[in-house]
Amino acid sequence: MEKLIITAAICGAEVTKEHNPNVPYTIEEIRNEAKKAYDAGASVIHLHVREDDGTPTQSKERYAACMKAIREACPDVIIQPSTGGAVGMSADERLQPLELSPEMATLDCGTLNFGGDEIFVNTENMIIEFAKRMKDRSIKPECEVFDKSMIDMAVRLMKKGHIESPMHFNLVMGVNGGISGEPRDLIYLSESLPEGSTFTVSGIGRVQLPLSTMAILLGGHVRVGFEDNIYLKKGQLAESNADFVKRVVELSGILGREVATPHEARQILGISK
Ligand code: KMH
Ligand code: ZN
Repeated sequence: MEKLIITAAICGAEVTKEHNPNVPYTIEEIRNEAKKAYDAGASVIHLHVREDDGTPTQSKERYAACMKAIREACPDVIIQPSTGGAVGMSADERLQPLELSPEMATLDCGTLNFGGDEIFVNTENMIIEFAKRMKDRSIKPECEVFDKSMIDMAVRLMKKGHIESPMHFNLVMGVNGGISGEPRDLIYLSESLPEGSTFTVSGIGRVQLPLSTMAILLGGHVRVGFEDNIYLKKGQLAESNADFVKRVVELSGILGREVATPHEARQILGISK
């Protein structure tokens, strides 16, 4: 089986220090969390950025500063900015980090309820425009899917030439508004992917550990981190993103799957930069 790519989603846009005081906001905190996750075995950093007070932002300048700091601390790690940003941001706001030509970026493949009255909007035309900007800059999209219909959307756009094949997916499971995180859900999603695709699994909250285990066994890859989960176990907050990464490394060792370096992750994902 292919080596395991571990992605660390170190801060997200929604989780706050009130939820877990170890969620990073400042450039220094973001750099330190990226470094700890990288040292623990993460080869990809899924990056959202914040103002110093924790407000989510898609500012190109803030991304540039955080990416520079991360690169200084972990020169070869793959930095994957978010184009999802936070619920309510405009498309133009969300697109800003692409101007920095990162190796990878997220491409959210559909609209979904996001708890309460929140709606995370990704119309078909928005997805096409985001995909085009990535293609123009040779940025590898990670297709974020929160439900089966979003795989179908990504495949349709691939057939129309908007997204290149082989595609890479992130199956985000357990969001309030998206697909749940039962084992059968992951089997259904993974079996619905086009031949030759790679996929990562992001289990939200309590489904993270069982779904990470399944992803390792199914030949997928794993995303962990504060964006998706703040508890290491019931009632025990994680001290760092590295806690989650270390657990996945341990799990993959037990299950007999080696962990990919950033160089190996680039080969698996077909990133040529
Ligand atoms: N913060 C969510 C609304 C992504 O990074 O592309 C969207 C999100 C997905 O986190
Ligand atoms: Zn994200």
